Amino acid sequence: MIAADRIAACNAPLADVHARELEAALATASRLGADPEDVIGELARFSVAAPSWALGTGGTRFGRFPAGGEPRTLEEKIDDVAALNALTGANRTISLHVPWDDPPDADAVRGHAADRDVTFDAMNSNTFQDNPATTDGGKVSYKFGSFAHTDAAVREAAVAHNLRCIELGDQLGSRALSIWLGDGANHPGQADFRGQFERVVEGLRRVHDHLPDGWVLFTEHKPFEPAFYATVNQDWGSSLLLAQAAGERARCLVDLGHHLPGANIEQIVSRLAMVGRLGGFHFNDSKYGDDDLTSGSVTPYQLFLIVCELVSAGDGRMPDLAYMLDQSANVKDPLEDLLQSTEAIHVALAQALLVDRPGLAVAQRDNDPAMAEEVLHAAFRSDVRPLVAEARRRNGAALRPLRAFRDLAYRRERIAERGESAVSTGL
Ligand code: PSV
Ligand code: MN
Repeated sequence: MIAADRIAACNAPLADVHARELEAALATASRLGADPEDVIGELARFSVAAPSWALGTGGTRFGRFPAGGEPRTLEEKIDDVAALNALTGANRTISLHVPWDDPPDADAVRGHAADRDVTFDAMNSNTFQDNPATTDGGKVSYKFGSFAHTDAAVREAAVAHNLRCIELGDQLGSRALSIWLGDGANHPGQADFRGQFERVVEGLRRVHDHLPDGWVLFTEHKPFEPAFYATVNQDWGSSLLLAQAAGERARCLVDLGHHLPGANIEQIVSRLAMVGRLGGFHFNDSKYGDDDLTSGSVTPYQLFLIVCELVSAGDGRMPDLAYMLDQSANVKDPLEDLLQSTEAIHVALAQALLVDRPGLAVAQRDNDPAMAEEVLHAAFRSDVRPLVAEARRRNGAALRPLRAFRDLAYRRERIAERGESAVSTGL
């Protein structure tokens, strides 16, 4: 863990500059009609889960270049999240992916996390890869799908794996299960669209009916990959149909990389929130498809507009959804990627909180698109970073997380401890 006094030592030389910059940002917030204390309070309240599989370097089928010092165990992944949270104050939970994470002693892992003030966010099941832990000891294969498979034995194994994820999550204190399926078809004619969909509904219903009290289930859509011709849960419409059919406690999860080019994601967010079926969020950014790039790195205005819809759905606050970073750092240090993403979401949130919502409503009522846009730009183009830094400072975190991460030589220390060639589990 990164101790509080080490963070304070990083912050000390920045205090004067921060105070000056904060004063200007507070004045801007007030001028735009926001209560700066409310904004800082909401920023300090926000937290986004770190996925256990993004603490190591990602790769493509063309190669993988490990960062060095990657976490070798689930406990070390939790240690990295604790370090991340010490720097940002906004990553208080970890999201596990089973069986990439499959702790033999859940109580011990829960204790390890509790000692570091980390708790468990949504569990993620994996029926898109074959693993003896999920395929009834290797008796079945997910090559041709899991919930949608034509063979009842495969469907049975997929349901059993999801129930196991719930059981493990319950022991860890999680309250949600995210289901993303690779099921679909790679070739025209390969599968019956309707039959596949109906079988997925049946599987989801069974899992839904086993949810313990207080649990929710998320359906996550994605247009393509690994199924390149047709995916069963390919868009938000299918996702909503699946969630509605699965049961009362099923919600849709929006992953920002899972939309065809040009999709209006902010409008999708609004629609799902409107019908009370928006439940989870995976942040990342992309240029072409499911690129899993640093959040806010390519389309920051889109991220701002999406967060505006979230804040609107939450009546001026971030609604209580399961927020997670779902990224793959192929050439950056994975922790630096998560630090930058958390900051980008925080910045988008601060900007969204500065939007003059009554002013926007007037412009909309008066059919004044130029003024409506002016209202959005006034917030989007203001420098809110000092407000975000102040929220971090109040949470005991770093004024400048990336700089502190480097000054504290976190990666160098981990390489010395875990080795240059330690490789984390994940994709
Ligand atoms: C699929 O692309 C996805 O977005 C799902 O959330 C998976 O669980 C995750 O990425 C990891 O592969
Ligand atoms: Mn995702």
